[in-house]
Amino acid sequence: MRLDIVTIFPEFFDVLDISLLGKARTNGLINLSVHNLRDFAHDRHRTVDDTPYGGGAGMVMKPEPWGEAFDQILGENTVDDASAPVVIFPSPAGEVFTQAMARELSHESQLVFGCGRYEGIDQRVFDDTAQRARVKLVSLGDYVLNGGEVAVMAMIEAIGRLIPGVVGNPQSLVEESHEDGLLEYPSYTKPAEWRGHRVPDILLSGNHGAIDRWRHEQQVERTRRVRPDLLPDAE
Ligand code: 6GU
Repeated sequence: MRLDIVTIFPEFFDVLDISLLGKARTNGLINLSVHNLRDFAHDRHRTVDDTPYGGGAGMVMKPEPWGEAFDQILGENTVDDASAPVVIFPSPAGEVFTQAMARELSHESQLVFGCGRYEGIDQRVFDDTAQRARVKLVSLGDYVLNGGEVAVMAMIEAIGRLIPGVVGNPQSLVEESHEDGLLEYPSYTKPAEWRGHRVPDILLSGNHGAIDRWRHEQQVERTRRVRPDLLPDAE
C-alpha cells in the first residue's frame, strides 16, 4: 500500500520507522512518504495560513500549497476512476473512524492523508481534491485535537496492521476487540497465582469448549458494562 502524508510537522511521523509498521516498510508492504506542506509555499516565510474571510478567530490554511502538494501526489487521476486514491482529511467534523472503516481502507492501493492545523483548511481544497480523488473527512471521536497528526498516526496504525503480512499471526487480528463487535476477553499468563490473585480455574481446566464459552460470556459481560452501545438491542 502506498501512503502519503501532507503535514507542516513531518518529524511527527519519524516514529513510523519503528515497531511493526517500520518492519512493514522495510519489507516493502507499506510505501510511506511524508511531505512538508511548506515545501509547496513559495514566499520568503513559506506561509501556509491566512486570516479568514468574513472574520472570526484563528487562521485558515491557504489553498495554494495544498493544491500543489496534491498535484504532485495524485498526478493525473480523475475521480471517475474507481481506483482513484482516497484522500483522508482528519477532522472532528468528519465521519467517525471505526474498525470497519479501517478494514475497508486496508484494501486500498493508495491512501493520502492531509493534516490540517489552525482553524481549518480553505473549503476549496476539499472541493478541488474531490475532482481527482475520493475525499473523506474522518474523526477519531467526539473531542478536539490541535491538528490531524495524532489522528493520522492512529488511523495508519489501525489500517496498516490489517494489511496481509504486517501482523505475524493473522489469528491475533480475529481474536480482538471490535472484530466481532464485542470487546475482548481478559487474558492471563503464568504464574497461576500472583499477589493473591488467581487465574480463573476454567483456564487451567484444559476443556477448550468450556474455555471458549467462558471467554464469550466475558466478552458479552464486559461489553454490556462498558460499551452497551455496541450490543444489538436483543442481547
Ligand atoms: Cl481526526 N482531528 C482533529 N483535529 N481533532 C479530532 C479528530 C481529528 N478526531 C477527534 N478530534
